[in-house]
Amino acid sequence: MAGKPPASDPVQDAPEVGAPQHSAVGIPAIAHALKISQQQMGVRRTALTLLRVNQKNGFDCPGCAWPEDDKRHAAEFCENGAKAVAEEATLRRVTPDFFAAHPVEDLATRSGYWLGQQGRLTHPMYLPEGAERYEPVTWERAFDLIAEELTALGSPDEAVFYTSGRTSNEAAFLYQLFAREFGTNNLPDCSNMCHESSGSALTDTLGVGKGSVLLEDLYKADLIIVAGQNPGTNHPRMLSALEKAKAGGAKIISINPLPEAGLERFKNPQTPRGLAGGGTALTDLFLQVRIGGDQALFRALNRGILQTDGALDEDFIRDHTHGFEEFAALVRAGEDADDTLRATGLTQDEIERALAMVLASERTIVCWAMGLTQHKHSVPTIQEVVNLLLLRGNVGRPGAGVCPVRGHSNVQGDRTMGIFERPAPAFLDALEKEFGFAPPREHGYDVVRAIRALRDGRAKVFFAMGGNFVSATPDTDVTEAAVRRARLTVHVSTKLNRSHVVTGARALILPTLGRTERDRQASGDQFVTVEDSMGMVHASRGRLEPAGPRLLSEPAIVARLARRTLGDRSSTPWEAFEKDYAAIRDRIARVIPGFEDFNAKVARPGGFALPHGPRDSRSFPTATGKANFTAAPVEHPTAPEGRLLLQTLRSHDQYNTTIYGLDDRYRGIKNGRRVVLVHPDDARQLGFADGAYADLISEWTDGSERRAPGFRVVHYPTARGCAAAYYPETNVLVPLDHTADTSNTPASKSLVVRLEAARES
Ligand SMILES: Nc1nc2c(c(=O)[nH]1)N[C@H]1C(S)=C(S)[C@@H](COP(=O)(O)OP(=O)(O)OC[C@H]3O[C@@H](n4cnc5c(=O)[nH]c(N)nc54)[C@H](O)[C@@H]3O)O[C@H]1N2
Ligand SMILES: Nc1nc2c(c(=O)[nH]1)N[C@H]1C(S)=C(S)[C@@H](COP(=O)(O)OP(=O)(O)OC[C@H]3O[C@@H](n4cnc5c(=O)[nH]c(N)nc54)[C@H](O)[C@@H]3O)O[C@H]1N2
Ligand SMILES: [Mo]
Repeated sequence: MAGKPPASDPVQDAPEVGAPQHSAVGIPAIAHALKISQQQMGVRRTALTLLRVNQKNGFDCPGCAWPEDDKRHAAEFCENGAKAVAEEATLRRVTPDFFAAHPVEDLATRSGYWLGQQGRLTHPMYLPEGAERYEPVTWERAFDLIAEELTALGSPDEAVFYTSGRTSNEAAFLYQLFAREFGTNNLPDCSNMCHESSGSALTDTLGVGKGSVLLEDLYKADLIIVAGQNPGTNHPRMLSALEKAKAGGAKIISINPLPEAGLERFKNPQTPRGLAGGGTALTDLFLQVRIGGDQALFRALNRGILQTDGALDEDFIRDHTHGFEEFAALVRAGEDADDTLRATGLTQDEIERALAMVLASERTIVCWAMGLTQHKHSVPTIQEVVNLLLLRGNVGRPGAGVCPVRGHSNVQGDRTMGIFERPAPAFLDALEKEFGFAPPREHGYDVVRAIRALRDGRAKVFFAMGGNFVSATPDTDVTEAAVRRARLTVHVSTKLNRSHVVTGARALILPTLGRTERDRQASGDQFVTVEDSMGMVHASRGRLEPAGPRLLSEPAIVARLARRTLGDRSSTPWEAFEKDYAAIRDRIARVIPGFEDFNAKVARPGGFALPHGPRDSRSFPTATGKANFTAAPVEHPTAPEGRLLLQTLRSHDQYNTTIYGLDDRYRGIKNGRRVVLVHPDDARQLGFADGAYADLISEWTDGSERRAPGFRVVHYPTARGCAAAYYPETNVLVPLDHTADTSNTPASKSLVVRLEAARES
């Protein structure tokens, strides 16, 4: 039997702090994953399930979007992948009895950790207006209720359809089709908070908002720069790829305010050397950049390249790029040169060592994640990364290119399927032609705009395909108040979370199948498809019995909702789509470029790669028809005297808002999440001993302040002037209007904060 969920809550948050580690994975990772898995699903199910992860006839790991290697191990093992699977395949259940025993008001006082630990949702549940408790409801009644509220709206734009990134291609395609037939482009998604800055920067510069490398390119690169990413925790399988790249002779530069254990040394659990020996040192040069100093750093490297004879790939620049002269002139003018050391916190020597490695490299790849995307100046920062690659022709040839490492396992596929509030006209034209309706052309709301619309009463129905909107979004108090103003909130979910208990006047929870589960429809067992971080599309087939007999798949939920809401208005064969997902794929094949012969191509083991102009043929579908250099002024965040720059990040025991446990093993933290990591010298200057308790107060440009109380101060070797604390506990500190230019992504990695001795600890 699997163990019981924790009975008490609030869970005692009593952090114990030891020394940070200097290597990742190894035997403790296996032991830890097996412990969590067995607590959730028992021994037998653990063994059966973990053997199927990422196998060619198995299911796609619901963990991260890192691609699968062609040569898979019998158990494509990754600790945090195993934790993600256990979270879904758990034997614990949240039944109607649970909701009868727990009024919503009581659940709203529980921690996200406790809510998630209760298990899988089994029944559609309804919270009527004014009621204290959710009650079971039939699917028919649930769809009637949603259709009733949607139809009563003054305009389709008063509805918001959010998506998290686990939704399959098939479900996502139907979902956006439904929203657009209903009449709105209000399709915000988790990408708005995640890699939107990458999408914006890459679309402007290269013409495709996705990465330009395949896994095999990493093995051919001779220099890999990993900036603003913690793969040891968030993309553990990337460590094997980095190890393999190193074995082939690649050098690695890590750019991070924190020395992340996974990037220091990797003990590969698949090799005897990794298990028994010291593992592989990964990073050759660690640049401990100040928060938000990356644009200045890449600019300094670009200046160095421009000043070195023979360093430019002149043929590439001439034939394939636009804007070089303007960029070179800006850099040569050097107005920002003096600022480099201050912005980056690095020494001249460190920057020169990095430059030497860049100049010695013939095939460079830059990988990045949230450390680059969640700042006010994220888009120009990523454009500066692109400048670096363009200068030496490092795009569109083997072993070179851009590699934004995506988060959710199908977040990239969802966007490809049209989950986007600003769809391209060509995509809408194709939908119109295929389905014979006029899609709305006006842009919809992204996440931040959706919150404003709810806050201001312009949006009244909030529907979420997965995710945990109120916990993942910024400005928790503002956002929760905004959501509470809605007429109806609906969540298609696998697990209980805070968004189910911070509701509109009426609320519905619709339980759905997870990746690991068998999906039976009228035509037989179905599979779905996903796209990984490198544009590879493949099938995912669940094998476990569903968590309960009442669960519906995401495609079935959308198809039924569409039929009920749109009725005769829609000539789309929703019923046929629900019956057989191959019918959905046939339509995707006709609407989305690259998916021609979709059903045939996805039947191949390992799937297929989507076309990518810059990667495949150095063709750049930008406004100029070339790869664009960007000449942007250098920016960097600063904190006034006595303040720190705070980044909000993930611990090792969480998946976004899903908390698996209270440890952050690699950083030496145990049994607590309310910690703030501060450089010892900064902490002492501010008067905080290690172990003292502080409130974090963020200061915003309009003079407003936000407080997160009671964090244990941890003296930690982060960059000077910087601090780090976990999300989502710190989202309360992120002002709704503090977003990246252009991409509008909440700038949750650079908050100006001060520490005050905690009022209570
Ligand atoms: N186990 C697990 N896996 C996950 C997730 C999870 O929560 N748990 N989440 C998934 C999702 S949706 C995503 S988007 C990814 C997130 O993957 P990451 O982006 O790795 O996640 P974060 O924890 O936000 O870490 C950000 C990293 O950037 C660094 N950083 C912060 N600010 C700066 C800066 O200004 N410059 C530089 N150079 N570095 C900086 C931080 O120190 C940290 O190492 O992971 C995915 N995979
Ligand atoms: N301060 C701060 N805020 C951040 C970030 C940060 O670094 N700092 N990171 C941002 C990023 S990168 C992201 S991606 C967002 C994440 O935002 P979201 O994607 O909205 O949040 P998650 O925590 O991943 O969502 C977890 C919930 O998804 C549901 N779920 C899980 N699997 C499935 C499934 O297969 N189907 C369905 N329908 N539901 C499922 C479960 O009910 C679970 O409770 O948060 C963002 N917010
Ligand atoms: Mo993400």
